[in-house]
Amino acid sequence: MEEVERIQTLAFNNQLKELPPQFIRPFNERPENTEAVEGVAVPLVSLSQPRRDLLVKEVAEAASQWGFFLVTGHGISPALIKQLQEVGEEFFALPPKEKEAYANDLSNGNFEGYGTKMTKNLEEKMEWVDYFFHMMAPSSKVNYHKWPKDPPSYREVTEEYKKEMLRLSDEILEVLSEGLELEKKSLKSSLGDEKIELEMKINMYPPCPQPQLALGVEPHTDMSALTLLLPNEVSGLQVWNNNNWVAVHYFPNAIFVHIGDQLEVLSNGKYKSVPHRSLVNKERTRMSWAVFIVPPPEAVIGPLPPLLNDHNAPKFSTKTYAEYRHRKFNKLPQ
Ligand SMILES: O=C(O)CCC(=O)C(=O)O
Repeated sequence: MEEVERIQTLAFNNQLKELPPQFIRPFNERPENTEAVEGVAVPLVSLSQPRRDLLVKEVAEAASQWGFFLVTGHGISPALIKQLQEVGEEFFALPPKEKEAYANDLSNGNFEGYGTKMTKNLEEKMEWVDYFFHMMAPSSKVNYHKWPKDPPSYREVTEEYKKEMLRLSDEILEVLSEGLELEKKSLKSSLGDEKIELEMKINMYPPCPQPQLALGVEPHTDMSALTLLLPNEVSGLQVWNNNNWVAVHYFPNAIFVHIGDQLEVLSNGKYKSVPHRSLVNKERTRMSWAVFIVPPPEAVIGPLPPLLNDHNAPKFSTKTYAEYRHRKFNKLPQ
């Protein structure tokens, strides 16, 4: 495998003053030319509010109008959130050699492990981020050898967090089902029930010498059903709404919920898969922990029949998640 230059190494070892050319975005993609609109706040929903009807309404509105919302009152303890962040930070603070033992190799189908996105040609720009990606559930698909062994508590903490992600995703899928006037287990069952997969991606964005010219993660929608993201206190995420980028500010212990492509398809477009990007910071390291909730590869996903009628024809084709993923990775039409 060819040696990969890590963003962390580039950022911390070279006394870098200027951004290397492969990171400099074309004019119309640069944060300095595509600034977020001021004075707009993303929806914030408390899951612990007592009125179920109001909760369903708020969540369905946020999913339809934004494809994105922050949740509080989710019951995940701040202590567990702190531990998850600490074990992730500790992994990225290891010497390069120890991290390289986990290097992924996408060319051989090894998606799990430590990675940096490679470019396929000279025009394509690089993202200012290193990451660690691994399966988290179901247990039959988890290979613990791929998880960091250092720090030693990584596994125990991440297992605890997984239980909370399973509980929270079930809860949000129930509310979203009710928002479509479906039985509350409908979305979960369409996504594969107990075969639903959870994937962890820890993003590490080191300080960047010219953040106004670079992107941490390029604009995209997630191919998941849902993404539950926990950021550290350094803001950087922006979501696309009403033809503008809107900055999402850190809110202590809130989980950021993205509607992904699979829920857009199942809801026949009622819920929107949100385009988003992340910016980087000149002085501070940003990190985020994204958990992708995805159907198993064999699940067949299409607009749900009870939602279709003479006035609501299917807007999306029906296919397996494996086929959807193949098309998205290879930039083929869906
Ligand atoms: O770090 C973030 O806030 C967004 C990360 C993201 O969009 C991704 O990893 O796909």
